[in-house]
Amino acid sequence: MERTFVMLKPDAVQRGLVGEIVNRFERRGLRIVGMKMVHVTAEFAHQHYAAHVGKGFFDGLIKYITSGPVVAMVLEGTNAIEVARATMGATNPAKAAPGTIRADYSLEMGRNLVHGSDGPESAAAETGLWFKPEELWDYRRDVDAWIYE
Ligand code: DAT
Ligand code: MG
Repeated sequence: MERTFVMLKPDAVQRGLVGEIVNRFERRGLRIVGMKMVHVTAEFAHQHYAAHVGKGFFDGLIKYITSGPVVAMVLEGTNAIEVARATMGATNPAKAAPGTIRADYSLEMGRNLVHGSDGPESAAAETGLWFKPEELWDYRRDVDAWIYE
């Protein structure tokens, strides 16, 4: 079992795509272990995107991510990090494979709807930044017996 951090960006909320996007992760078999709506400050957004400080798109990225509330989640499952990224599709929606969230619902890199941790270190760091331990839940679903061997 692995956990990853996923965030539905402000465009997902504004466009009424929260349910659609969450549905894709749930149907894949991933378990939601934490979920909340947050409108982050620029300072918090800088912490989340610290790896991108200094890049040309950084200011636009901060403006985008702070432009409205987002839905933050922690998802759990076998290979959750890789599986969530594959379900999202490539960073640039024009390059994302059909059937992925970004390909099916977005056109531009600066409005690509969803964030997912890119490895075990960022998953742990982002989960710790966004969630308190008591906001994450350990539980089993009856259906897990049909999803996990
Ligand atoms: P990802 O979100 O797929 O992990 P990333 O971590 O490289 O991609 O970049 C974070 C976000 O920044 C990405 O979702 C969209 C934006 N972004 C990345 N590269 C960009 C670029 N070249 N031009 C504009 N926005 C970009
Ligand atoms: Mg990234």
